[in-house]
Amino acid sequence: MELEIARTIIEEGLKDLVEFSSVDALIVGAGPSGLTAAKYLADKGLKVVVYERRLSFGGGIGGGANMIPKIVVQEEALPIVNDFDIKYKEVESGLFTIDPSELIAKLATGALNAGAKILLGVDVEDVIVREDPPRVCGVLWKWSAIDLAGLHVDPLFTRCKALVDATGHDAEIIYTAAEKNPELGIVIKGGKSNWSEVSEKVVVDYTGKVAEGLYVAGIAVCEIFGLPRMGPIFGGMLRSGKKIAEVIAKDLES
Ligand code: 48F
Repeated sequence: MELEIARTIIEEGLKDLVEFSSVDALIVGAGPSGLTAAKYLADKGLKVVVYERRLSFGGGIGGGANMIPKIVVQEEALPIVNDFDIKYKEVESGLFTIDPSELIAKLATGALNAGAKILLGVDVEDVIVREDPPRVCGVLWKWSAIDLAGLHVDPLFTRCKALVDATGHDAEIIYTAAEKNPELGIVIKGGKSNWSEVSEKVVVDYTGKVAEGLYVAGIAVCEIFGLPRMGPIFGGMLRSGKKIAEVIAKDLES
């Protein structure tokens, strides 16, 4: 029995890795923006993989606001909340509250049901740039455990037509892309102090392409384009995820 278990895991796990070694859209980060993007991209029939360095999804959702377990969104985000069949409550402030565990579970379920693949424990450490004019055409990744162990192990390549940085405040993928590939011409402005109502609008407005093949969604948008952060309100994250899916679907069509 042990041998069958081991062989099944190895054979089926490696089949998945081969199948998702070349995709239409690769999203780094399974936070609110990344999971939302994954669902809407997969809904459009695209092959989508999400790489998440932790062994769980949700990103910044689980911590609520300063660990108080409540998520807040505004009315504009309700169509997305409804698409994922997430329960919410309207409160006196005119805002809407959601249970963080439900938000995590349902965003992930929505992405998975739409056909996206989520790979946990995967750390993306570099991008691959090819062609003239230069375009991002994939990433190098390793199991997160390798980094945690401090081992020197070479990463593997995954090819994609569109790469989304949904890594949160650190905007890790775009920082790496910009630093190592100046030919991409990426200018990073750095995020600004909190201004919730402005940020919730501009984070969606600025969600989009950063370089050929490279896109940004979520709070990373503020870091790249010098926008204020929004604090503990999540409507903009969901709307940013949906918008990037629309932008990429359009770009891949043409
Ligand atoms: O931080 P995160 O939740 O990003 P987001 O979708 O949402 C931001 C909000 O949670 C909150 C906020 C809203 O008001 O400001 O902060 O923009 O999720 C980012 C995910 O990316 C993973 C990380 O573990 C987290 O789950 N991640 C970051 N870098 C990498 C990565 C990497 N290099 N490789 C793989 N996963």
